[in-house]
Amino acid sequence: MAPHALLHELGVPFDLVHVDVASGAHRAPGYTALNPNQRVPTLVHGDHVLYESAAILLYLCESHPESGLMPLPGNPRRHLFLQWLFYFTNTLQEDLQHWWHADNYVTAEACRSDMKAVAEQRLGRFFSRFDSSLAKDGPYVLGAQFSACDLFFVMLCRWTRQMPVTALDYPQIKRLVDLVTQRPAWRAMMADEGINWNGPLT
Ligand SMILES: N[C@@H](CCC(=O)N[C@@H](CS)C(=O)NCC(=O)O)C(=O)O
Repeated sequence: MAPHALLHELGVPFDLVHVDVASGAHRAPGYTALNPNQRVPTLVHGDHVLYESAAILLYLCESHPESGLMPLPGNPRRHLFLQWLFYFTNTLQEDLQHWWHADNYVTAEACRSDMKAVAEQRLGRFFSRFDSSLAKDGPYVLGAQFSACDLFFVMLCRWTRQMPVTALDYPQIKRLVDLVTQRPAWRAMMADEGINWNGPLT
């Protein structure tokens, strides 16, 4: 969702190829030749093939420095962009993976339930802290400036939609989500993918 929305933000031409994870298309040889780790998404740009959505965001922003969607080196908010993008991809997304896919980590049902419960607590503590920081320096991840980091964060907020407490229960986070999901690029991405906020994981 985030790389796809970014392509719309950039206004560049692209082809979207649906890889149907539900039917195992990400394990088919044609796809694993591109991404041996069997995950979506993968970006193919000329001779370049890359996966990991945060890396794709960085790559696309670097390819379009004029877009203003990433603070460039020398910008006083550059370090925050890097900090949050990495935190979101290696910590927040990992907690969400534990909740959705505990079976990828542990086998016993009791362990899976425990893992989900701990993930929920960790997510709750993070969202609470982050909501307070947005109240002081929002409405976006980098403050007043919208950036590709917001696309990544809002994508992850959607992963909470089946949890007892969702990211939208935090008022400043909800404000950020509302701002981003009203953007034409986000709406175009959702329309292309045929999904809504509360629909199944794609
Ligand atoms: N860190 C990766 C995570 C990608 C990821 O988990 N993708 C899911 C999308 S539902 C997937 O491909 N799942 C298939 C599987 O794990 O078998 C990224 O951000 O690109």
